[in-house]
Amino acid sequence: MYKLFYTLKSASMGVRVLLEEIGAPYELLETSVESDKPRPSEQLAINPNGWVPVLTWEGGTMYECAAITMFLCDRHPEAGLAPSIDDPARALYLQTLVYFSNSVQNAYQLTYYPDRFADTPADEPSAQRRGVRRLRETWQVIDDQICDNEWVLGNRFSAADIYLFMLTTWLRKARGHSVINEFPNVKRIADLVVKRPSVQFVYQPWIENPEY
Ligand SMILES: N[C@@H](CCC(=O)N[C@@H](CS)C(=O)NCC(=O)O)C(=O)O
Repeated sequence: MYKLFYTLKSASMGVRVLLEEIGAPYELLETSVESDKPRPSEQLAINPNGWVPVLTWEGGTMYECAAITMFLCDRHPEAGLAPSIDDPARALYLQTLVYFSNSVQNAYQLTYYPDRFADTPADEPSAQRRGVRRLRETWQVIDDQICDNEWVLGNRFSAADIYLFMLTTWLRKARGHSVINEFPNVKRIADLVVKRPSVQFVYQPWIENPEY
């Protein structure tokens, strides 16, 4: 039985989609991503950063969304969500997940938490503006990478497509972000991923109101 520290709008939603796709039993442990709300001590004991997702199972615990994605896909190969270790597509799969995590997500962080990237409150608008530009740059890299492929890895669906979809749900006009139409290849994949029953189930609140 997996346990997932979970909150709406966060990267824990992508991990929940994976668990649904895998069909593994899991339990959600409610937490928060708000700066002024406390985190459960069990969560902080595993991830002192106070971020989600955090995953636990019999025999282990871990955090970092990309790492959890690789871990779950490798642990449940029968779900067919990732290329195996000797598959030529493995390199692009790993590259894309890590780029999502350290570049696209980092750009989002600049726009959602500019205080963490600015020395003084007066510098925060500058960090936020740079984050918006950085976000556009990193999405453009992904859009160009996809080119006219059907999925992130070419002609097969994978966990990288779920990760991509999750990241698109964080685009907010109110924060000055680009709109998804600027990245037509990304949008094409996101529009396919959202049709999956696992995504319809987990992302129902976002589907009803994308600015939720
Ligand atoms: N690199 C981490 C980042 C996770 C992250 O930023 N999670 C956000 C929600 S999407 C969070 O927990 N934010 C609350 C905070 O930063 O205090 C990962 O990919 O797991």
